[in-house]
Amino acid sequence: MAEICDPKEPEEKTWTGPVLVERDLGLLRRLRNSPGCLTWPLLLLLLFVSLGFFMLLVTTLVQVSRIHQSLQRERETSRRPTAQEKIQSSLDKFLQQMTWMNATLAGLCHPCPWHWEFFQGRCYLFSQTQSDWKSSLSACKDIGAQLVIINSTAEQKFLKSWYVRYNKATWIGLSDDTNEGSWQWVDNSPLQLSFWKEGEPNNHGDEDCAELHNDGWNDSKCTVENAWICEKPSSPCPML
Ligand SMILES: [Ca+2]
Ligand SMILES: [Ca+2]
Ligand SMILES: [Ca+2]
Repeated sequence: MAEICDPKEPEEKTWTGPVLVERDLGLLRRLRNSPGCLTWPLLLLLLFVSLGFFMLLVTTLVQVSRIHQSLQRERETSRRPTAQEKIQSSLDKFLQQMTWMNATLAGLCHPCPWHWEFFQGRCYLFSQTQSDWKSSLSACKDIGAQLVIINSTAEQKFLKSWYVRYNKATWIGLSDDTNEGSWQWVDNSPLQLSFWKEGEPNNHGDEDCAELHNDGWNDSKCTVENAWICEKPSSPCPML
């Protein structure tokens, strides 16, 4: 069998291939330090061992690369919205559109009929003509309302502002026509909160109906012709 020899002095070789295990390195050292020659079988063995390690390294790198790519794909998949997230997103958009529609409807909604004024959930109609107290009472009933009943200081202030605007004495739904001195609202409720002017009611010449002035109420003759105010509940705006 052919031999590869360097009988004089073993040549210093530097291994540039894949890293070998300790056993193989020991074998190499023994071969290198031995005075004899490397035979072809030994060289072939070394070649196969090196090739084996090289293949192992390549295989390992390929596997690592595949695992890395697989992890990347998983991360990308996890970033995609799930079916539940898509439904939730659609629902959020729908609710937002509903909110806008509600706001639009609220802007268009008139809780009171045209020519009526809205105040704290009630609607008020201020007459353009004048009439006696009983006709005023009927006029309000005919349109599904009643001659105004003043339930609060806020309502009194609101109605007073109308008086200031038109400067006309105005009938309110209060009288003592049934029982002198016993004032009752048109819904038969007794008078509890009042805003009489100073010195009123004085029943001067048999005054049984109440009228609104800038500075308070006055009892006046019911046949006097005044403006009047009708009141009724407002209609709630439709909500989706
Ligand atoms: Ca009222
Ligand atoms: Ca009276
Ligand atoms: Ca009076």
